[in-house]
Amino acid sequence: MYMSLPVTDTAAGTAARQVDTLIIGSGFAGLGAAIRLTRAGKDFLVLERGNEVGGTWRDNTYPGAACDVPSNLYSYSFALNPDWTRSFSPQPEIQRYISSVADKYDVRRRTVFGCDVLGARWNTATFRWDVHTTTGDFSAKILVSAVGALCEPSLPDIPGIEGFEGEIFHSARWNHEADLTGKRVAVIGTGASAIQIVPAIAGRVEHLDVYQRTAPWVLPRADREYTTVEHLAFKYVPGAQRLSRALQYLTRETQVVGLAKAPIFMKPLEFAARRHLRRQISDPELRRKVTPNFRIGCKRMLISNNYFPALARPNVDVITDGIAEVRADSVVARDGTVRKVDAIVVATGFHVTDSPTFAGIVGKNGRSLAEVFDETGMQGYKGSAVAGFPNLFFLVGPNTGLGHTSMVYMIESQLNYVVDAIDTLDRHRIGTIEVRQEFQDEYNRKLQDALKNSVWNNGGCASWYLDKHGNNTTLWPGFTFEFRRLTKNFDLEAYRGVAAADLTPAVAATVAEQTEESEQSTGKAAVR
Ligand code: N01
Repeated sequence: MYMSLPVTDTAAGTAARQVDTLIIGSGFAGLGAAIRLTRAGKDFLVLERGNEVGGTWRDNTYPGAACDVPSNLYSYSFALNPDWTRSFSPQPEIQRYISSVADKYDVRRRTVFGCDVLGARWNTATFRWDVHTTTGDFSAKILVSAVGALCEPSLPDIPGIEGFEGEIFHSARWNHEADLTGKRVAVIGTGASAIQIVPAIAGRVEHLDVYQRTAPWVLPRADREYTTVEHLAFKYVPGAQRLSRALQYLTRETQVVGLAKAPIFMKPLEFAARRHLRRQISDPELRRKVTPNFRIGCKRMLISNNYFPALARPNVDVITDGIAEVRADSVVARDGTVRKVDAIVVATGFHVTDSPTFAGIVGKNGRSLAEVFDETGMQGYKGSAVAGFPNLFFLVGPNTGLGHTSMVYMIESQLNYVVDAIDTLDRHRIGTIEVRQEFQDEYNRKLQDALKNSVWNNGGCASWYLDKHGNNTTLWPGFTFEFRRLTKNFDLEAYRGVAAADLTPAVAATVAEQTEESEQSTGKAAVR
């Protein structure tokens, strides 16, 4: 399909497909980018390692997988879905939605499936990104990383786990061939994924051991089927679904006050969660075990009506002693208890601030994102750019995550910014741009300042929101409409640009020199 694209030789001498913009990933972010670039009339390709669009919603097919953000909020603003069957959608429905949007906007035609990106390197001679993949090489003026934060499963480093002889798999790589019916199963972890898996399998396994390291806060889930009247209204009454969406958006946005600014305002939610727990678990010992010891919101707040009842089942045990080792047929707790199991479900989350994908992206100074982030933490500018990485944009980049509402809103904000950036480059015939270190540093100083009082930094928990430097480099610390305003237009003044006509090796050397000087004079002021 893409044979008509011009093929040239890269500096390395390998044939590479030339394209203006390469988008890596076709989840909500990558797909959205493809749609917006199509509308803007830009030349682009999407590289997708899987055989279907959908990203995390394609990969997470575990039993019980569903969204914990209301359905009406969890869609693109330009492709509302009046057909959601429930107020909180199950995974298959979300995957169908994403797939239907890809069809509607004809994105598959410009997507290379089964194409795993092995590495991307900024070429200082051609001023382009050399992208090496399992299906060949590409050369792109602009690279858009839309791989998402929840794409690389994190596996626990438990002694002996490799030697387990039963079925073992991560929640995001569910093995549907493995029938858990009548089996003894262990679930490791009690995060957003585990609390959906546990109730979905508790009724059919012989016995379930839930290994809990930290008890999560769980709130009631206001899930219900949409009525026929609602469906008709969403479909035929102009503005009805948008109104429902706006009300949900505004209600959720009020949580920002407690989460990001004054955690004392989280008290009512904590009260509701305690009452939920008391109502659903009567055994005082189990209640004690599953009562969290940190302020609500510090970790992601979970919603479920069937998690606690599942834990209270006679065939389910909650184990809080920690795991000492895994043997061929059992899990050994730290207190020495050996529990035989046929299968282990590893629901231990994802590499977020330490994603292995960072090692494969090498910028202007020959340094990978992993090296840069290792030193500074996962710092970026407006979640979309990183100094030292010209013509590279991120979707769902640093500090764009949320604990209270739909990521699709943040993604669409970023799309405004990134598409405007690409358009600006074209309009002004700019060859390369790179965010100025001093702008990035000042942006991060303000971010960390804003996060100082948040529940994520002060709630008394350890979470993947914080990196190894203790900085919160994952979450947006304000109202999401503030981020929308911030990313409305591309701000060229925050970037160092080189005109396309001036892209010569001599200019490359000058730009590198200027960057170094600028980093020396301002970089040390960065929040480290
Ligand atoms: O992962 P997590 P997840 N030994 O990192 C425990 C999104 N999501 O897949 O809390 C023992 O939240 C860990 O314990 P602790 C959502 O953004 C959305 O559940 O670190 N236990 C924790 O209990 C979410 O935040 C939906 O002490 C270990 C669990 O494993 C994100 O995905 C649904 C361990 C990991 O929880 C990730 O959720 C599902 C070890 N070595 C997920 N290592 C929606 O509905 C970790 N743990 C939209």
